[in-house]
Order: sequence, then structure tokens, then C-alpha cells
Amino acid sequence: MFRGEHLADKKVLLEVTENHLNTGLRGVPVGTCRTSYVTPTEGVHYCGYPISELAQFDPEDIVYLLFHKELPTDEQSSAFRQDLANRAAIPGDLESVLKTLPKFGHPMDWLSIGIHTLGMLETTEDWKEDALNLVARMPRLMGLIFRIREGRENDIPADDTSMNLVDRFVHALDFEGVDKAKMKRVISTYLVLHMDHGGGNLSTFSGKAIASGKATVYSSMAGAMNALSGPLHGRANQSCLEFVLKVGTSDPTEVEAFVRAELEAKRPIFGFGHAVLRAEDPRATAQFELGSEICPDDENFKIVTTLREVAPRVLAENPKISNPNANVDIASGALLHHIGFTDPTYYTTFFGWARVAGIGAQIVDERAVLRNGKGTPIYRPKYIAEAQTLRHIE
Ligand code: NMX
Ligand code: MLT
Repeated sequence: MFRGEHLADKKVLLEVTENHLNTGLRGVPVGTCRTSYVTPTEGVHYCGYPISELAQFDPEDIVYLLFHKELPTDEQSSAFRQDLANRAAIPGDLESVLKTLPKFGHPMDWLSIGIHTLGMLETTEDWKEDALNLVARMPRLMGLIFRIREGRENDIPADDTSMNLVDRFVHALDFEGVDKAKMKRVISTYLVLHMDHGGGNLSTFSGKAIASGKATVYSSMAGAMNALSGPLHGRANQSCLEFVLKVGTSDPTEVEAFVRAELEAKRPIFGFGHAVLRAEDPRATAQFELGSEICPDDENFKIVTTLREVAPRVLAENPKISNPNANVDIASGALLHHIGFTDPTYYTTFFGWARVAGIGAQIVDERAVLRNGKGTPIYRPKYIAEAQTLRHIE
């Protein structure tokens, strides 16, 4: 049962006026979304369930929800985990390709190329098959990216496809001297919180636009990852931890001085603000709760806790800023750092890993379900010619 049917409310439709032009389609309805919607105060809902109710679920059950639009029963959950395991083996030599990439390249570029490579190794020409195969193969790709970039490319543990998604990544990674149980808990929560965020966020929109020209799921997803890699979108989680490391103190007075100086220098305060939300993002709240439980004394966690108190007050002084509150990126870096991922340049790859599920499910819906299975046509919004352009035409 798909709860929270917002689309019955036709008031969301509006007349497009000149004021909507050149605003990045802000607020302009362009389609329907079957996986999730975002409300300004409760944030994202997956198939009608507010994210605050889902944070503790296993990632596999949330992938099931996004693809099937209902939470699985115990039997459905086990069958789905088996299905993912059956799809998980990488059908070819991904490792050799990754080993040729420049180690100084950004991990998001590796992720995009890795997804492209998976598509070159096997594409089924069935939207859902490809989307689920990709979900099932992501943990190994992620593990290989980390290991090969770090020069730990020998003795990579053989893949064990019977493991769950997070265990398979941690197994490939094979970090020494870390608390693996804590690591699995943080990654699991991270994946669930980041899987989907409505139909119009930049990476999802870009992925669906590419797929509308009938590019494969893999090509569309690689494009979506490129969109996610921008510093105002997914890569804000990297910038946010870099920012936290620069703040370097949890003293409220010093933090406030730092925030003001950043604003003065016209630099964004990472981890705050949102295009749709108008309150603290519940995904941030969930991560603060997790951090208070597992690492209340971690220095970076203490800094983000102070930022959470100080920055909204300072940002609210600028009436142009629609939402001065914490967004999803504020605490995730501190948690990832705490469990052993100390290099923030990797953080957006976790975001990308998670989003593969939501974007994949939305591509399947747009290509094979909407408009009675016919799918939406190729994206082609209208642009209005500017006077200068018209002069050239004449
Ligand atoms: N720090 C400094 N300035 C800000 C911030 C912020 N955190 N948030 C908004 N503004 C500015 C924004 O740049 C814009 O300035 P201008 O008119 O000069 O272009 C003005 O306030 C109005 O922006 P809004 O309408 O409030 O926000 P918009 O929808 O344009 O942008 C973000 C949303 C998320 C891009 C913006 O809030 C931002 O840059 N935040 C910091 C970066 C960040 O944390 N991004 C993560 C978002 C989550 N994600 O995954 O995408
Ligand atoms: C998010 O997860 O917050 C997004 O992808 C950004 C958005 O919704 O625009």
C-alpha cells in the first residue's frame, strides 16, 4: 500500500510565470514520484513513511520498499536478500580497470567510472534487472575503490556474495584496528538515510533525464553520480567535514567567530540550508542521535554539535537564506571519521552508493511503470529565447 498520496492534491500544480525562469526549475512541478516525497518540516518520506520511522531498518528492507512500494514481510525480506545475493557477483574484471585509474583522481570520478565499467561488463536491457544488479554489485565496487586507491590492491579478500550489503563492503575493505560492529551500524544507518530524496534533487533528476533518452541504467547512474559530485550537492558532505576540521574547536564563541568569518569571506557554511526543507533535516537529527549514543566525546562530533547550536542563529540573520538549519551533511562526516574513514574525499561515494537504490527505483518507475507502463518521453523542457538571441536569428 502506497501511503501518503500527495498527488491527489492538485494545488501543487501551478502556472509557470516569468519569475520561474532561470531558477533551476525551483518549485516547478515536472512529474510524479512513486518512491518518496519531501515536506519542508518532516523531510523525506519513503513511500509514505517518514524517514524518522525508517532510520533503524536494514538497508535491504529499504531497497525493497523503494522498488516494491511496501515494506517486506519476513519471508519477502529473506527472499529479497537471496535475490540480491544471486545478482551480486561482478561479471568480469572490474579490478583491472580500476587499477588503471589515476590515484589522485577524485573518488567520485572513480565511482562514476566504476559504474560505467559494470555496465560495460553486463547490461540486460531490462530496467529493473539492471537497477537491482547494480544495487547488488555496489558494495564490492565500493570496497575495491577504497582498496585500490589506497594501494592495498593485493590480497583483496574474495567476494562473499552471501553476505548482506554492508558486511560485503566491510569484508572487502578489511580495515585493521577498527570496531567493525560500530562501522557496520554507522554505514547501515547512513545508507538508509541517504537512499532517496524526492524526484527533483539534482542527481536523481539528472539520472532520470539521461535514462529518458533510453541510455542504460549504468550510463544514467554514472551521470547521476557526476551530478552528485558537485560541492553544493552531494560533495557538501566532504566539504562539511573539511570545514569541521578547520573549525578545530567546540567552544561556542570561537565557533561563532569562525562561522561569521566564513560568511564574510563569501564562503558557504556547509551542512546548513536546503532547497526544500525549512526545519532541521530529520536525517541530521537521526545522525545526531546516533552520534550521541556511539561517540559523544569525539572531538569532531562535539564541533558539529556546537555548530548545530550556533550556525542557525547566525545564518538566520540573513533574510535571503530560506533555511538556516542543519542539513543531512552536518553530522555524517564526523560519524564516518569516528569509525575510521578519516579522509573526507571519500564521503560522497557513500552518498552515491546509497542513492543508487533510490535513483535506480525512480528510473524503473519512469521508464517502465508511469503512463501505464509506456514511460515518460525523452526530457525536453522549453527554454525561452533571449532578445539578443532573437536578433541573431533575424
Ligand atoms: N551558507 C551560506 N549561504 C547560504 C547557505 C549557507 N549554508 N544557505 C543558503 N545560502 C545563501 C545561498 O547561497 C543564496 O545566496 P545568493 O542569493 O547570493 O545566491 C541565498 O542564501 C538563498 O539561498 P536559499 O534559497 O536559502 O538556498 P538554495 O536553495 O539556493 O540552496 C543549498 C540550497 C543547499 C545549495 C544552500 O543552502 C547551500 O549552499 N548550503 C551549503 C552547502 C550544503 O550544505 N549543501 C548540502 C545540501 C544537501 N544535498 O545533499 O544536496
Ligand atoms: C538531499 O538529499 O538533501 C538532496 O539530494 C538535495 C535535494 O533534495 O535537493
